[in-house]
Amino acid sequence: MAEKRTIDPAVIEILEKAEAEGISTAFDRAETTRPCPIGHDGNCCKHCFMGPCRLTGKTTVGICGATLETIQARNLARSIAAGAAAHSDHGRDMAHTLIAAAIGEAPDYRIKDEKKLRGVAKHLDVETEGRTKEEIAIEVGKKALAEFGRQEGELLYVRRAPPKRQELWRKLGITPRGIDREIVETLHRTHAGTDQDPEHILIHSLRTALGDGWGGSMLSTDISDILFGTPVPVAARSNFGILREDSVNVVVHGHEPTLSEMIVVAAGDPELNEYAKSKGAKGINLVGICCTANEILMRQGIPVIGNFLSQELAIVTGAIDAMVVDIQCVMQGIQAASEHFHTKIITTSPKAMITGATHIEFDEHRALEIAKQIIKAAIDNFPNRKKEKVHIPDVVDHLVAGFSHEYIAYMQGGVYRESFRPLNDAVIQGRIRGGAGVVGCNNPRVPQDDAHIEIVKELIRNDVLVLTTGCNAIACAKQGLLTPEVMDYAGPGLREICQTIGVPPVLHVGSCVDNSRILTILTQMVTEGGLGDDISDLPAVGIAPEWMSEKALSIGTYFVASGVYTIFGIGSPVAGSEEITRMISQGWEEKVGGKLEFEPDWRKIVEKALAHIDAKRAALKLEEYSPTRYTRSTAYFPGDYTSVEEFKQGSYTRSLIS
Ligand code: NFS
Ligand code: SF4
Repeated sequence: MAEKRTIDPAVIEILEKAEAEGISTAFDRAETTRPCPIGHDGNCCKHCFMGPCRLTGKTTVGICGATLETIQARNLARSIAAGAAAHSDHGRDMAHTLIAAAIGEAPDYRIKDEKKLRGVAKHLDVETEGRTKEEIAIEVGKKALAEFGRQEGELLYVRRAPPKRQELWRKLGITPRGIDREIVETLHRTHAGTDQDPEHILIHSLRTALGDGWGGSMLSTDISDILFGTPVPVAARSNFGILREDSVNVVVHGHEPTLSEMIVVAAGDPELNEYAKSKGAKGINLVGICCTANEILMRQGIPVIGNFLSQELAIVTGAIDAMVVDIQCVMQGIQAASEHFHTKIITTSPKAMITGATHIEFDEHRALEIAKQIIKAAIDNFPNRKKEKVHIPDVVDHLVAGFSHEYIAYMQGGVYRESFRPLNDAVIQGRIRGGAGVVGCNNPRVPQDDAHIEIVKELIRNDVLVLTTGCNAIACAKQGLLTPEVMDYAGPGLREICQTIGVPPVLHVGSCVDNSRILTILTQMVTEGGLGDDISDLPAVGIAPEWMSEKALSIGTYFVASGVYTIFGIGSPVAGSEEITRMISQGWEEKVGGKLEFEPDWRKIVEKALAHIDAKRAALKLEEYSPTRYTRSTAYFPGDYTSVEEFKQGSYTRSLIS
């Protein structure tokens, strides 16, 4: 039973424990709560109290006369706006923290990456000559905040896109004016009785999502790098085996690096470690879940316990003394799960509380003090842990993360000659067939991590370089796909490039806001030359195999608006309308060169992705891709594997070589 719900061996073990102890998890609830078929397909409108109007059977319009297409478009538009809001509000808080740090009001933070600060300043038209880094940072922070509230003109970061793309956006009238403004306008347009032309509604969704990708998210990534350092490769470990029976286990979960970076500092504090010893523990063991984990993994190498669907199960190990959460993707179910154990759930964001949880509100002005208070609460809870209720699966995998776009440029030529030339040349020659951004959530409607892992493996076997973020990155980490050894399973051309540059064929580029790094990488490839003059010319795709969140829809939409063919797994939120399905696929492709599709079968996702990459290669008149051209020896040719275990442990290739 548990095997059908996940491919993660540690999760299987803990699901069995949960079942034996009668603890409900999202996996169980997904079985008992079947999706409402009307809402699932996008056929229900709740935008006013004359309804809700459910358009099924004989009912073809709502009470106000809204058509199915209008209702579908409004629902999708609102989801995209909510996703853009979540990312962007996170970005806004980063800007506030930057200013507070620069004026000395957040003394525990400092400007860690001055080079990045100066680069960002240039993008925001901030003068750097003869100014201190604090002076620059204050203006960068203020300019960033102004981008959220901008009322007119264009977001400054739009200029970071290829010129042809910028022109297209202007021509279509979808250049975002202000990050917040486009989100608010979506809410306004989708209010009952406002915008009732589905195509017109959805065009605005492109604009809203662009405000996220090239605005809120990109600013968030940039400012996080300035404050906490631009990531460089770092080795780390993942999965449940990183928990320790003899130590205070603290999990950070959520999205913002502001608090978790301070928790890293507090967890290393000698006094607190002594205090932990006084309570009978060996020390403090800090681990992460979801994108908070990705943030501190990328920069500090803090181990990651799991992705979205692992959160309740982490508690079921009985070994967590505190789970510290901030915003987004935190299931309310963790509170109920924690009540079976001694685990303390600590909410920290002024924006997000959970009934029953302990709230220790974070304030960046007293960051370290609060982080220490949180760690102390975890230590104080350690003696309450019941040994007999603890079970830690002995599953650990190793990984390398930390591939910022700056590092990807650096690794292709060092400080003096950094560029994208080697990568572009490899694509031109067909050593690398193309690129894929594989990203996004878990969803208990499908086995956890299965589609994530199969898609990534198939892509690298087919010489497609994979950039990963979010919960896909964690899935890859848990299955050992973020290690250089995985090269052995990559196609021969990709393998050769990875060997030469010294990177794995699957590059962890960060959290979900860091999908903005993928936009930058795609732009750098266009700028480098030889692969067309717009992002839509590149042999590249975006894939979200197990999506669930509105943020994923916003990401998918800004990928599309930037010219990328983007495929989502699971199913379609607009399945109820062929016309809307066509509008966001062919319709958007005709306008912006990218399209959004939903395809539940991961094999078909791979087929579509490869076909698209090959079609783009043909359009660029590049060498036709051949899987055998760069094969030197059969020993290196990736063969068929029969199980994840086999692929992971390299038994197939090893047997060929020996
Ligand atoms: Ni992205 Fe990261 Fe995971 Fe999905 Fe949630 S953690 S912001 S939304 S579930 S990938
Ligand atoms: Fe029904 Fe129209 Fe109100 Fe929606 S806006 S609930 S379709 S009456």
